[in-house]
Amino acid sequence: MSAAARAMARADELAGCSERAGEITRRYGTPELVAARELLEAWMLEAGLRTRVDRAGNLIGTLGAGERPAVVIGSHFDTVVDAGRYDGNLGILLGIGCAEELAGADPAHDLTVVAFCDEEGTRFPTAYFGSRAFLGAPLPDGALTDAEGATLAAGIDIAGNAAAEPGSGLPANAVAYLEAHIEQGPVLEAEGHPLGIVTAITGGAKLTVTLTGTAGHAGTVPMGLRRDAFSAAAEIALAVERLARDDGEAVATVGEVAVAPGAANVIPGRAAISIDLRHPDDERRGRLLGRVREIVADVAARRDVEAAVDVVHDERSVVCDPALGERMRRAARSIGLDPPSLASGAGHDAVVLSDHVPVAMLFVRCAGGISHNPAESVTEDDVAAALAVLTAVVRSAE
Ligand code: HGY
Ligand code: MN
Ligand code: MN
Repeated sequence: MSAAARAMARADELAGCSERAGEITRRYGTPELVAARELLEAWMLEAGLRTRVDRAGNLIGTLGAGERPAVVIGSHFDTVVDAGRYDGNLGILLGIGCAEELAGADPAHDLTVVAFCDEEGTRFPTAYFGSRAFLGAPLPDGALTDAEGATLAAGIDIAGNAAAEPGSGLPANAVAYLEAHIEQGPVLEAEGHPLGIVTAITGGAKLTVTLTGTAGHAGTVPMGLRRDAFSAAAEIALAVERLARDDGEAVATVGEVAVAPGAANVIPGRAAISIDLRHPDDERRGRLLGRVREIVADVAARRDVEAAVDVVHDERSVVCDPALGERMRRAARSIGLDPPSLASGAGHDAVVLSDHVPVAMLFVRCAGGISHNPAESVTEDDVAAALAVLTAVVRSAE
């Protein structure tokens, strides 16, 4: 079996580690996340990597004695809800494949492969929890809770490693962080390229807007006397969509909606929506955030409801290291490819690593650009090309 075929088969096996039958949902702090990590650790050990799990639950595999400059290859193994099988996971499997390809060779670099335990922030209001913890950041407040009221501390008890030494897991001799990731967009497929070199990673903010009105009888309260929290939330959602459309470069998404008390014949007294707002230009994103606050205040006043805006995170846009990107491009050209440059609309752990080491990202074509969706798919040939590029960069001293 080729290394690419093995990576694809392993992605299928990881897909079985899911909280819900028939789909892929693997959030931080669940036994399913730990089961996936155990599979990854077994594959890392088979590939000759020495492994350890850090306090948060990241899995770190190391090849080399620490005497050569180190390349770090990583991505995440947590998922969104009803996810695809390649988002994050493929990048880790390619790192392990790289170690397998280098077995017995005399590469110019040491190699560290990192599986980050929480990039998506699907369960807890955290951002890049795994990669931040990997770099030694203090763990977030354990009292943070998920939608069911379970605490982050309980999640860390399940997925973390209390015996692990605190501190950064980045090797002292690290010279580069490489992340291979599905493009999650349609450009490479549309232009007929298997791989792309990422120039920049778009910054984004995640907000929770909570509205409080008055629950009431759906049959007896006249429309003009209502304090309907969900209708206010709906008006805000549509106004934020309009704001992004009018901007032209921004994207805004309301992906989570909660309504209480949640009965068909009760006027909602409480409602909460998430707002995911992204723009490549940090300053314009800041102005858009200001407009969102104004929209919330205006709707709340007109509808006589209380409103609270909580910024869960606001991540800057990051430019990938051009020289490292060019090294990957040269490696791609050495196997007959000529990957285009493109920006990433999605966030990645490389954003966090970029403060500590030069980062580069390699995008892999995905069918229809579909992602955050079980229909996510890649081809073995494209995976093989990505593996060849990563291996060439770790092997060569240039
Ligand atoms: O939301 C993102 O861009 C990434 O999937 N966490
Ligand atoms: Mn994702
Ligand atoms: Mn991802």
